[in-house]
Amino acid sequence: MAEVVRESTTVVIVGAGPSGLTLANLLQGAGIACIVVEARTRSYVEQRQRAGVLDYHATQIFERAGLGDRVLQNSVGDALQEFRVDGVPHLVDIRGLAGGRGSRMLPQQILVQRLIATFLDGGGDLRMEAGEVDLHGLESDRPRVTYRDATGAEHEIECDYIAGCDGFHGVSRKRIPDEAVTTYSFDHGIGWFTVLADSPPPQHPLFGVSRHGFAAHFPRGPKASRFYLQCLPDDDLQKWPDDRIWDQLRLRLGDESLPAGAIAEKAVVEMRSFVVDPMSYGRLFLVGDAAHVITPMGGKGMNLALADADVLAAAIRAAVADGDEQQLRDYSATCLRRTWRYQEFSRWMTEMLHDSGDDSTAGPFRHQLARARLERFFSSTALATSFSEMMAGIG
Ligand code: RFL
Repeated sequence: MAEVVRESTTVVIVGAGPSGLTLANLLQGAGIACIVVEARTRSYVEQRQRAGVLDYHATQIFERAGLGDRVLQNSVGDALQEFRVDGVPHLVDIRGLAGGRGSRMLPQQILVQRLIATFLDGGGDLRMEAGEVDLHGLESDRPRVTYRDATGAEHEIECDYIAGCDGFHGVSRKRIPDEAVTTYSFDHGIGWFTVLADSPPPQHPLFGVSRHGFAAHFPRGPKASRFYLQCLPDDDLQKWPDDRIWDQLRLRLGDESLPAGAIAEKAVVEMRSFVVDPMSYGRLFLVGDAAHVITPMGGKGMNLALADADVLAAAIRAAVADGDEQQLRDYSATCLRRTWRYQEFSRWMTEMLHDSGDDSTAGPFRHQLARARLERFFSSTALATSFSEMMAGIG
């Protein structure tokens, strides 16, 4: 039988998505040894297109770590957001209302490419295409991560801490006994159909409300856009040929001249929220989507993942450098406060922008409530300021 390659480090990070790679760079910057173990190939993770906006709070994580120039280069932010209600535009100055603290557009795949390059340039240890990844001894002082590399060799890495950054479907959360956690999940009762297209971005990030259903149009680079369309929760992709997509977008966004473009990706997004509490077990710490999933409304999923990584990096630094594990003990509670704030924000926005449009799902009473909320949003500087602060991640 082939021998197992036995290794040792301070932190094993499972997963090279935005959260794992951010944590890896922050630990590397602090001089803490870590190994990143990722199931997919480098080109796969570098091409995976999902989120597009770093909120202000997330940009500051990289600035504080001295990585701003490299990670955030050429990323710009939009000061305004447009809410088009029954074809009538309402512009909200989210950057101004948040005291100049704006978000920046940075497609997730570009962020991942830059984080990988920065980590490797600094001598980082990144193991791609790791198969059969598993976690052991989480309650012991020296937990282990095992995997099989692309050549078939088995590895066992002993460490002080494991960061489970392997997303919602990863292995880390599954290794926590059911009775040790409470899980919360919520089905929003709607579906979102998402389209990535080679078509000009909107002038400002755009949310469309109308009786035809919700739609949104966001920039994803100088010539690319991501669109969202409210659909049935169990809608069938086959029922959305390209012509129907463009017709519905024009109708819902109130723009007959919206140019069509080649569609690169179509998918139905599950509008489901999920939170696990606590986000840790023994020496395992869950980070990002491994611990919580949030709908794309409000654009908080990736930002929450980066915020967790920042909290965990600081906690591990305190434990390793000063022998103080208090921040690690507080890790879950600290992250869950932000998680629930963002979940509430995302749900608040979902109700406001869906129920105020299509009253066939909301019913007439909720429809009127949502219209009233929308009116207050457009007329109250206090409410618009609170919204803008949440968009910036500082609320
Ligand atoms: P990820 O990005 O899922 O990365 C997890 C990594 O772990 C690897 N992995 C494993 N590695 C080793 N062993 C295993 N057993 C493993 N199992 C999995 C995976 O291959 C992967 O590389 O989690 P992370 O780092 O927590 O990052 C979370 C974000 O990716 C996610 O929250 C956002 O993409 C959500 N999201 C959005 N977030 C925003 O902030 N703004 C947005 O506008 C936004 N739009 C979106 C989104 C997510 C979407 N989808 C497809 C879910 C739009 C979409 C369509």
